[in-house]
This record gives sequence, structure tokens and C-alpha cells, in this order.
Amino acid sequence: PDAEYDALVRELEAIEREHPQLRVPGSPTQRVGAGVLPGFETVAHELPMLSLNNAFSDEEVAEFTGRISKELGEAEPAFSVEPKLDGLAISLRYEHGVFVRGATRGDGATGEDVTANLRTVRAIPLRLRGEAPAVLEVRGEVYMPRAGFEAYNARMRETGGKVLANPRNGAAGSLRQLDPRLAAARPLSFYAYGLGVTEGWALPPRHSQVLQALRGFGFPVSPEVAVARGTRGLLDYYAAIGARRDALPYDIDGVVYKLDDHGQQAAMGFVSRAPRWAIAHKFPAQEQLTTVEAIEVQVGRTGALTPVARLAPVQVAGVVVTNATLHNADQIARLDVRAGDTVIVRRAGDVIPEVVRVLPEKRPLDARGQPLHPPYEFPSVCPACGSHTEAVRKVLKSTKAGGIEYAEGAAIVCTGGLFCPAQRKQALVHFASRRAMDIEGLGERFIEALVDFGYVATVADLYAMTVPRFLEMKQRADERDGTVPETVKAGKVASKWAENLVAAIAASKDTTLERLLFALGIRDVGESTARTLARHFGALDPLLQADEATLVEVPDVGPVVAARIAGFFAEPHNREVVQALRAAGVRWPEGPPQRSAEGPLAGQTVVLTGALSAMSRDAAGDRLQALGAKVAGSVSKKTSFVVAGEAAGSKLEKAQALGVEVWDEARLLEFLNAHPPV
Ligand code: JCF
Repeated sequence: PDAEYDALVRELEAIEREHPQLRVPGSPTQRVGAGVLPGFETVAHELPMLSLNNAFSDEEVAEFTGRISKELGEAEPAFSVEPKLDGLAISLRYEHGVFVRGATRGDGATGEDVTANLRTVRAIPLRLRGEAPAVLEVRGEVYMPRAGFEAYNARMRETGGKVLANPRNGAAGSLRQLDPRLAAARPLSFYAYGLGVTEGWALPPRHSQVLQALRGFGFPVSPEVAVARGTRGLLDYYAAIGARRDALPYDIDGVVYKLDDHGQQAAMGFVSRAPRWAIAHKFPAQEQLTTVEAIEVQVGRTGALTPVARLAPVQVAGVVVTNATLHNADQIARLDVRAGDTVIVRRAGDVIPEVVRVLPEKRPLDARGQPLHPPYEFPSVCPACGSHTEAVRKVLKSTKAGGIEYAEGAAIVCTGGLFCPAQRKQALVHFASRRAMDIEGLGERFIEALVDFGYVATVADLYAMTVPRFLEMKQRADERDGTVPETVKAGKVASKWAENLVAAIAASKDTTLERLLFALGIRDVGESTARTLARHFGALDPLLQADEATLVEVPDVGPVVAARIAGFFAEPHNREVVQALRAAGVRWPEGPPQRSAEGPLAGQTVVLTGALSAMSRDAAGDRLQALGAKVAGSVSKKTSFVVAGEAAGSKLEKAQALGVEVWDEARLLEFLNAHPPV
């Protein structure tokens, strides 16, 4: 971690000051940044690219300003102040307004020519606006915005690719790609903060004016740059940016203070490779070392199992961190993280702290020199309820607004949806929702209280609720939340709402098989599949007995959904809840199975993909099913034809690869028009 590195370099500097004979040319104190890699041309920087001295405390900032005030003989000279991005320093060369070369800092004197990769960064102008100087070298920081970093890593975790340790490594690694197409796939951006060589340009007298001019040429300059005076002014800026650090869309590791006046800069000069007129005031580091006390698996309210590292408490970016996400089983395997390991944890912005890397050399060993702990094994049953787990591609995620939605992403999930304590609230919210059992008035707040105070464990327990129990529950909830209404304090108790709720619960007993199946919250069984299942089986018992082979016979049910349904009903606890619902009086009409094996598309299997403009894909699927087709979710050799709408992706490619017939929307509409619904 940076903090560790900085501390060690400082210690080494102190040692070298005391014992100058120990200062060798290869010492880390004698070198800025990383060396030149083979594969790129080298670029000699005509004006060296500087590094900045660091300040880690208010006192060090006061020493810096004090030194400057004393030497310049001015009490409070102006400073240009800006956030310090945690990215990679580069130099961009423009000749007559055209971008001709871009280089990394390298060791400050010589860098690598990464022009091809930099051209892929959209924030870097390829041509300048306005009257361009004959030569203009602009220095700045290439960085990876946090959102782009998170999205990139999420994609890598799903596809088993290599995740980036942090946005800084992401930016550095991207620019070192020998194939610019790989760099182009990374979400990089750029802020300009200074100059190299210029020719044919009247340099403005102040740094803040240079930044303004760079904006005019078309360079992005941080909107946070400002001018401040005096130690107090600098520290106020530090505090203001620090307060917004988590809200900024990129990682920063401090703020930079630069004497604004170029004449004053020249008067202060340099020591070795760092200017005496500027300093970086660092924030608490976003990465720290700590140890893993245990690895546990949490079950979210949607049933997703997330492994979490319990950590020895450590301050990271100003907050005490005791847990970090390990994302999923693949990530644990990739990291090979075990109990007792020393790890780097990272906390940035409002994202959950994560384990970045294990330090294998610090792994605890037994007497024979073998690792004390074996590789971690992901549990095969849900730690909250013991139900078996399964791997899914689509996961339910809680949205910021408090709702839930399906999102792409590999996950291990618990199958005990109706029974699992971790999923109780979620199951109840879904069960009561309008399109499921439609229990009016049973909102999230009541469901929270019903579960928290132990009135209901499963959806079947709702049917045992009475007016007095609801009133008692409300009283306990109000007391807990400190929201006892004035009327209640005055001795009156409103009970109409509870009567209405009990009536709504009773009314929900008369339902349809389709609604019930949807209400059970079986993963991947939405309203449309519930309807198809209800029609296909006509009654609940044949569905409860159906195995996977029987279920794939159902139109629109592929092997994955068939496994989900069979898996759900294979969980004894889920079956018990269904029986309890029946025992509570939940009922629905049953009838003979309705299977449309007739029609012009009888015996044909169709896959719909991409967006249709005239109707939704579901509606098109319903029409095709009514004509006898089986609508499947994935393309195989057995697929009769694929209907491909706008922006069809992998399914269309697979159809083409397998030589399966493809219909466009026009052809589909022509066919449907020729076979109108009866
Ligand atoms: O944002 C940065 N990382 C940053 C680095 C900003 C600056 O104004 C810098 C810098 C490195 C050297 N200025 C110098 C002279």
C-alpha cells in the first residue's frame, strides 16, 4: 500500500541523511516512478517531469508555507490548489496544435512513448482549439474513474478475467498495453495540471492563468482548482476537498499546493527533482495492511451468498474497517485468501471495502512449514437455513431506491426462498405484491415489523394474523422506533387499518394457480412462466411431482429454469410452506392441462432475441405459442428458427454458427398477420 511505501521511504531517507555513505544510486530515494519497459520507444523529457514532496500533517504544511513566506518576504503569497489524482503522470506534446507524442514520466528524465494508447483516451484532445503555439507540452494525470473501474472489475469477475487491484494500476496497466485496442477498452480519462516545453507562446505570469489557458485549448482541467492564501487557506481547502473525497468520481490521494506566481516559483527553485514551490498534502491512504480473522458467508435478502473477510480493525481512508467483501467464490480462489493471512484492504468512495491482495510471504505456517490453514472452501449449503445452493447468471439486486431488480452477474444463491430467515422479508414483500397475492396495505414497514418481532417466519404465517396481533405488533414497532402517535398516548387506538389488513389477507386466499406460482418467488419464474406452468399442468400436484425432464417439455421453460423449479420444490422446507398455505385455506381453481400441441408451428422450437419494435418479445412469444410453437430461451441444434430483433447479440451469432434459420421482425409480422388470433 502507498502508506506503507511512503513510511518506508521516509525511514530510508532518514537513515541516508544520518549515514550518507549508505546512499547508493539504486536506492528508492534516488528514483521517481517506474523504469522504462522494453517494447516502447523511450522519450527524453526536454524539461524533466517533476515529482512532489509530500506533507502528511498540518505542521508540515505550515513549515512549507513558512519557508516560502520567509524567503520571498511576503506574508501570504497566493497558491494554486487542486486535488491530487491517483493515476499516472504523462506528458503530451502538440506541434502547431496537433497531438504528436505522449509519454509516461518514467524516471522523470526519460519515459515511454505511449502515444498510440493515449490517442484512445477521449479526454485528450488530438487537436487544440484556437491559436495554438508552435510547441506546447502539457502535463497531467491519466486516471480511471471509479465507476469505470468497478464496472470493468465486475465484468472481469463474471467472465473469469483478471481484475484490477485499484484504478491507479488500471490506468498504469492500460497505458503499458502494447496493443492499443486493449487500452481503448479501458475507461480512462485525463486532467491537465501543468506545462513542459513551450515555443511560440507568451507564458501567462501565473499558474492559475496557465490552467485557464489550457481549458481554452480544449484540455480538461479539474473543476476543483482554486487559489488560496496562507496556511489557514490551504488547510481549509484540504478539509473541504477531504470532506468531498468519497463523493468525487475518482480516487485522489491528497491535494497539491503550488505557488501561483511563476516569478516566485523561480525564486524558490528546486532541490533534487522536486520543486520547493509546491507540495502534495496527502490524505489518509485508501489501502492498508491488516489480517483476516475469519472468512464468513453472508446471505443477502435476495438469497445471494457473499463471502466476507472479517478483519483485524484497521483505519482506511479515515474510517475503521472490520469487514471486506470477497465478492464470490471465484474471487476467493483467485486471491487464495485464507484465515490468518495478511492482506491489503482498500476502501474508496461509498463502495464496500474489498480485499485487494494477499501477502503470501506473511502467511502463517505450522511447525513443518506448511500453511496453517487449508485453501478456503465455499459452503455447499446456505449458512442461514441449510438449503442447497445453486449458481445463477442473473441475480436479484436491491436498488438504491429500495426496490429490487435483476442484474447480470454470476452468483451462488440459496434455494430455500420461502423458508430461509435471510430471505423472509424479501419473500413476504414479493408474496404480498399486487401482481402476486395482492394483499393491499401490507407494505414494507409492516413486513419489517412482522419479521423483526417474530410474528411471521414464512408467508403461510400471514394467514394466522389477527386484529389484536397486528395491534400488538404496531405498538411494539412504534415503541421501538419512538413513533408512538399522540392519539395513542391519549388512550385511543386506531384499529380500522388492522381490520382492513386482516380482511385483505383473507381475501387473498381466493386466488389462481398462476398468481400462487408467481407469488412463491421461484428464481426466474416470472408472471409469464407462472402462467404457462399453470396452464400446462392445470393443477399444483402434477407440477410438484414434475422432474426436470418433464419441466423442459413446457413451452418457454429451458433447462436452466426447469432446474430452478425442480430445485425449489425439492427443498422440503419450501414444500412444507406450500402445504401450510393450503392448510390455511389458500385455494385456486384447478382444471385439465392445456397444452397447445396443435397449430401451424406445432413441434417447432423458437427462440426470440433482440428488441422488436411492433410488440414486446413476451407478446410475440405468446402469439407463437398460441400457434403451437415451444418458445425456448437458448439456441441449439434443435431450434427451428430464431426471431432476431434490433441489437440481437450472442443468440443470433449462435444461430448463424449452427446454421439455424433466422427471421427478422418483418418476416415474423408477415407470419403473424397470416395467422391472426382466433
Ligand atoms: O494530480 C496529480 N497527481 C498531480 C501531480 C498534480 C500536479 O499538479 C502535479 C503532480 C506532479 C508534479 N504537479 C507536479 C509538478
